[in-house]
Amino acid sequence: MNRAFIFDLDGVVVNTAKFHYQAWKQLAQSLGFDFPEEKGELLKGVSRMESLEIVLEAGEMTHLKAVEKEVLADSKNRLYLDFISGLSNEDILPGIYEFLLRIRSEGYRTALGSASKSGGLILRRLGIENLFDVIADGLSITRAKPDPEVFLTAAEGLCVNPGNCVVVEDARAGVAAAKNGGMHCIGIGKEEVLKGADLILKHTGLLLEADYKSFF
Ligand code: B16
Ligand code: MG
Repeated sequence: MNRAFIFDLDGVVVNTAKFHYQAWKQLAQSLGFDFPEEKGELLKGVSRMESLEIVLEAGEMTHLKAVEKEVLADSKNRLYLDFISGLSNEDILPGIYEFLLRIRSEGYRTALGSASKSGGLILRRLGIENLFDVIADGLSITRAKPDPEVFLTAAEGLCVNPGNCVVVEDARAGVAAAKNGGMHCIGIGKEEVLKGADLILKHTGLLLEADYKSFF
């Protein structure tokens, strides 16, 4: 079947946002300032280097040199990798495993479309790598969402036209990326964040009841 679903990772398949936040907070503390929880929302769906800029802004430290920023991003990533080392299939968000099984049994192709450079690693930890035909993550792209590159890379790998792809996303930039790529989009979360999505569901468990066939 020439139809596909492309899944964002953080906030759709697994809640890694809390680990990203904890790692950034710890980095900020090591630099002598606090990174408050309400700002954690700004990091969702945003690339590692853009996240660093947001964190440094909170500490008025955006003037650092590029090499210094690379070092900081690396140390945040080490903290993050440590936090996610215990991930298991119990961390898969509600309904996602069942939804993947169902759509694949119906013949849809499936891909990951994530900004994270650890996307493939996380799917392996969750034990569901085999439920994705293609993995497009931060290692396969150069332009962050809202640029559609990650989703177009996934569609190309799947050999499915963008118009026959449905992206499942939880971040504003991700919804914009899907629409910029000419794809349908199911938003997971709050309406005010996900404006522009074709269908908005409050949580992933509702995917199983959604009328996704009407997209095709
Ligand atoms: P990494 P997604 C995004 O994942 C996260 O939401 C965002 O907070 C993170 O900065 C980004 O991945 C990059 O992650 O540092 O692991 O490369 O929502 O696009 O799956
Ligand atoms: Mg996300």
